[in-house]
Amino acid sequence: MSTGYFGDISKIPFEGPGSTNPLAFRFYDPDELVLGKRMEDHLRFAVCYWHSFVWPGSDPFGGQTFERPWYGPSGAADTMALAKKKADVAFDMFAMLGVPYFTFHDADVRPEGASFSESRDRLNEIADYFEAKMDATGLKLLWGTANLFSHRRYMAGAATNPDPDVFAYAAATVKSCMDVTHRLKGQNYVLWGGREGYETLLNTDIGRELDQMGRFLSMVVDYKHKIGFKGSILIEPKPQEPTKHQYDYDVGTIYGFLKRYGLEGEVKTNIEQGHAILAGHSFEHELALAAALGIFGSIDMNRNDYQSGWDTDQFPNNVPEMALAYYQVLRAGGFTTGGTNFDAKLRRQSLDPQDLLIAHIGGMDCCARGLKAAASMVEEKALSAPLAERYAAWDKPDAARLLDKNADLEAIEADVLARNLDPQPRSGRQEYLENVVNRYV
Ligand code: XUL
Ligand code: CO
Repeated sequence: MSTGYFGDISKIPFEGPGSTNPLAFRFYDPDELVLGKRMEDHLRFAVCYWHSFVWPGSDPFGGQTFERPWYGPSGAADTMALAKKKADVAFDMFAMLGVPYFTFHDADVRPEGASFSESRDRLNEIADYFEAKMDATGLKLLWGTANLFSHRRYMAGAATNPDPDVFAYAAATVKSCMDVTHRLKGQNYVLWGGREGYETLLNTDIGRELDQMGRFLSMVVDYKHKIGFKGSILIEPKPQEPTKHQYDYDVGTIYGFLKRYGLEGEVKTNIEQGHAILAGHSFEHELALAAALGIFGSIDMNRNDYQSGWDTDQFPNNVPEMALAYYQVLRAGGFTTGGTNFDAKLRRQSLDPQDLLIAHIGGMDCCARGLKAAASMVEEKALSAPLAERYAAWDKPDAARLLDKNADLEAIEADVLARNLDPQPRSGRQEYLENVVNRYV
């Protein structure tokens, strides 16, 4: 039953590229086949709870701008009744958009209790409320996660805190969130270490903190197996913000961390476009690297403002960027448990309920266009044929011998001398390839 919060709008229709209706999809048609698979099953869209239903529109210079019927006097849904009202509107919006998934932190969905057990009971009660709505609508959970960064107890980190009691509190909190995620048949469980880092080395023992984090993650993996959770455990890289330096800096750093603690076969990554940019990478770099290292899991599809150098969590609106991102996703074989999560928020002047719908519609359309462009590039081997050609010499037996484990520098030197080798450079054809991409976007 609709809450009426968005007016008398029902399901957002697909009207095709010619439509000028702001409340219709122009490119996202869930049933359209792309490379033989429904678009919905490629993109696996999810809407996050936090930015759309929890964030009040504040910035470092000013407070709440949004007035939502589920915000109490403090600007948050601080009673269980308000939390349920918020859930009603959230599920209304998920259904209108026709997204198959949603995502949440514990703190997004229930007011903090006076004790750990009260917070956990409240989370469980909201999970019951969600479960009934999910059964009724068919909506699914892409991932759950614990907010281990907003409360002041976490100001010096969660797993990496100098106080073991905070480590314990965080571990018990993650257990309760994994339990709920498992119960709601979540496809993944995400850990974003917002405060797992430091402000100053003057008060920080990096080696000790990394060991704490490694142990914490090992316990998460053990618990996953213990409860029979079939989803993936994902870490979300981000280089800084809120802390000056975060340990999960980028995909490469996470891979090194996983290797060190023997978890590289157990944990993958949830890669966010804006975080990639903060780390000084392109989004497609992070995606391609994760795929190459075997730790690609899911994506948070929100961008930063390139001028501000800050994590602005904006909805995607740049089709060429999306095309290159989905090209990497397709090259990686597409999503398995992962999907496209909008960890994106409105600008604080976008006050109207319809702004929430319009933002997601635009983001979904942008991703759909990017996916279709990427699929055409795959289908026509626009980039893969020149790539195969560039590396073709490596496919010859002589070249493969160079990488054989019996190869050594002396034998290679003898061969270079015997063949009187004088390798000739070949063009990398970058501008040609850029022009090829431009034909598709
Ligand atoms: C913060 C961020 C988080 C994670 C989940 O920048 O991206 O919202 O996605 O904790
Ligand atoms: Co994110």
